[in-house]
Amino acid sequence: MAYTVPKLTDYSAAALEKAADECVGACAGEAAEVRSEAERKAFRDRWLARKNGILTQINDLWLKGAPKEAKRDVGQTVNELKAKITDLVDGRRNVSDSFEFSDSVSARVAAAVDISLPGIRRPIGAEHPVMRTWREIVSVFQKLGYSVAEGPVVETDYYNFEALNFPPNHPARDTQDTLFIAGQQAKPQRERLLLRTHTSPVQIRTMEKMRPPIRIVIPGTVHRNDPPDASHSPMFHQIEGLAVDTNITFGDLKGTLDHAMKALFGSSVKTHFRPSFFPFTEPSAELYVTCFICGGSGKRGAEPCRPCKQTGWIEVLGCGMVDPNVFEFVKDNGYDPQKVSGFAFGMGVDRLALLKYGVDDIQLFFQGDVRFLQQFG
Ligand code: 2NL
Repeated sequence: MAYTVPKLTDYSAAALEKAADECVGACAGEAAEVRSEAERKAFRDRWLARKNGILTQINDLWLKGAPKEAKRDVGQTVNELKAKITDLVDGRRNVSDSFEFSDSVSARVAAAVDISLPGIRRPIGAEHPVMRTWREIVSVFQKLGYSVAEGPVVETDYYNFEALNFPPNHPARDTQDTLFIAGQQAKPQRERLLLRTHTSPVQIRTMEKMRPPIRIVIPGTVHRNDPPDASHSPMFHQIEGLAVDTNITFGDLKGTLDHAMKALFGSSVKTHFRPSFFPFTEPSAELYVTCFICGGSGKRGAEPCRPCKQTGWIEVLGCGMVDPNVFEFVKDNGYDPQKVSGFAFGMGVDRLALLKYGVDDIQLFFQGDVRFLQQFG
């Protein structure tokens, strides 16, 4: 509603101040709405015109109508009001230069944008070395026809341990190694929630949904109850793989992983399998590649090679033939251990990124220090 001058009945200091404030507020509001030179002139006349402008009306209504004893105070208030209103109207005159230049939109933009100022820099980010390694590993297997599967980070004991053939009292289930969700004691063990310690649960979940043959890789975040140090982080990343079909052999495992290591670390690396143990594979092995730091010599110039501890070999992953006991849990979906066989493997993405980029402290990957990350830009 447009402002109109009110009649005053109460001439107390408080009432005068309130009436004056309302008047200034209304004038400021209208000043902000002025958009062109024509509007500015109409605004000026409405408030300052000698004949019937708002200030003239105030003079007539407030000052002339005031009782004798209030005249002095009213006069002072009206004078102050005149100064404020005149300032507001003059304030618009200063900016009206740009209206006079032209009322066109482009002219107003030109007045608002100083093209001599430097532009806003929006630096492009760089892919994090861990995510880059993750993507490279996944893509090597995708080219072999593997699909990518992902799954929940909060898992049940069943998918993380039981279906992977961990015995009920296996030490990995200890709170020293695994981070459990609080308040789960009332549930049966298999339903208790925890942060998955490997991505294997997704392999079980995928076998429950998809019948063989399958070839999948599962990248993901995993957690273990390890205190952080140069080679441990309570949160890290893993990529596991699984191939199940009729007549899959250890030879298929060796050929697949030998190819993958050459694709990842260069065609000159050699692979070496050493017997190992995992609850979910039988037989199991650790895979070593010739050290890509020292080229397998164990020496860097005169210095001993640290990453391979002078052996010329670096351990890169664990693998094996899927244990028949694991297939028993998904037997009803076509995984009869009498009919199918498969191999599986798992590797730590962060560990491989440390080796690939010659970083000596895993903590650097997770501290978000721009000085560190910029080196990968
Ligand atoms: C390691 C070892 C491995 C697997 C993971 C797996 C999954 C299923 C069945 C059998 Cl469902 N195996 N995964 C197998 C061997 C090793 O990881 O050292 N990872 C960092």
